[in-house]
Amino acid sequence: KLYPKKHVTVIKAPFSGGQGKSGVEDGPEQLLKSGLLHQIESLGWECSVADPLEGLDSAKMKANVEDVYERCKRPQMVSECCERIYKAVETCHQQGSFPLTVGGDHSIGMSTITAFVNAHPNGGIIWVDAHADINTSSTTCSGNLHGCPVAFAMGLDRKNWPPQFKWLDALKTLVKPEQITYIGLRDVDAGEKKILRDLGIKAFSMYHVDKYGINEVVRMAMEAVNPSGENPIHLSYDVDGIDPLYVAATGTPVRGGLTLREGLFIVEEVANSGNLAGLDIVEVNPSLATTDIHIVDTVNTGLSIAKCALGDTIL
Ligand code: 6HN
Ligand code: MN
Ligand code: MN
Ligand code: MN
Repeated sequence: KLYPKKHVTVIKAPFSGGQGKSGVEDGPEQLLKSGLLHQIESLGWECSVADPLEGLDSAKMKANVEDVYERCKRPQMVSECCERIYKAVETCHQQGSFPLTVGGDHSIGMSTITAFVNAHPNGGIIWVDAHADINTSSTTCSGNLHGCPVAFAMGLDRKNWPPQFKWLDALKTLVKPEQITYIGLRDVDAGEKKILRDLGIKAFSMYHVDKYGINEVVRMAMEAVNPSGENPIHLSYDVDGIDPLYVAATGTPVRGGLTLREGLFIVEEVANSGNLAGLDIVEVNPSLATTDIHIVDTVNTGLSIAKCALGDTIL
C-alpha cells in the first residue's frame, strides 16, 4: 500500500510566472475556499498544507522585464519557485504523505514529476492536458515556460537551458521517455510533435479517446508507463484537458476536449489501480471567467479531480 498513513499534503503553488495572464495564482486559494481540505478529510485522510512560495514577492518577480533568457520568459522566477516546490514534493515522498500540488500554472509540473521519479525511479507519469508541454528552450514560440515543463523534466536541450535552472541540472534522476504518457492532447505544436515522435513517447490524443473510448485509453496509458502494474503513478492534471464547456476559467482553452465524466474517469481508474502516488491540479484561473458559473464549474471540476484521486467512488 502506497500511503498507509492516509495523509495528504496540499502544496499550494500560487504561481503564474510560466505564462503571461494573471489570475492563475489565485487557483489554490479558490480551491481551498471552496472546501478542498474539508473534502479531503471527509474521505478519511488527514491533511496538512504546505506553502513553499510564502514570502516571495510574486507580483514584483512577474513584473521584472529583465527576467528573460533568449526565448524564455521569466526563467529566474520559474526556476526559483519550481525549486521550492520540488523540495516540498520531495518532503512528501520522504514522509509518506500524498503530494497534492495545486497551481498555479503548469510550469510546476517540472518539479512534481522530477521529485516523483527521484523518489520512485521506476514510476510512471500520466499527463492529462490539451497540450503536450514539451517545448524546449529552443522550440518554444510563446516563450512561456508552462509550455515546457516536460522537456525540462526530461533534460531535453539542456545545453540551451537558461542558466538559472541549476537545481534541475543537479538532479540525479530525470524523467525518461518511456516513463511518461499523455491523455487528452489536441493542440500540439509542430516542434513538439517532432519531439514526441523522435523520442517514441506514447500519447493518447482526443482522436484516440474517440476511437477507443476512455476506458481503453486509460488502460493503455497505465500499461505504457507501468507495464508490470506494480509501480507508482503520478498524475499531472491540467484542467484544460477537459473541454472548456466544463472548464472555462483556464488560460489556454481548446475546444474538443474530454467530457467531465471522461476527465474524472481517468482519475477514478488510476486511483482504483492502487498505484496513484501524487497529483497536480493546475491552470485553474478564476479571473478568466466571464460569469460566476464559469468559476463554480471550473473550481468544482478541480475539487472533483481531487476527490476521485483520494478514492471517492460514486457507489
Ligand atoms: N499549458 N504549446 C503552447 C506553448 O505556449 O508552448 C501552449 C502551452 C500551454 C501550456 O496549458 O499548460
Ligand atoms: Mn494545457
Ligand atoms: Mn499551440
Ligand atoms: Mn499543461
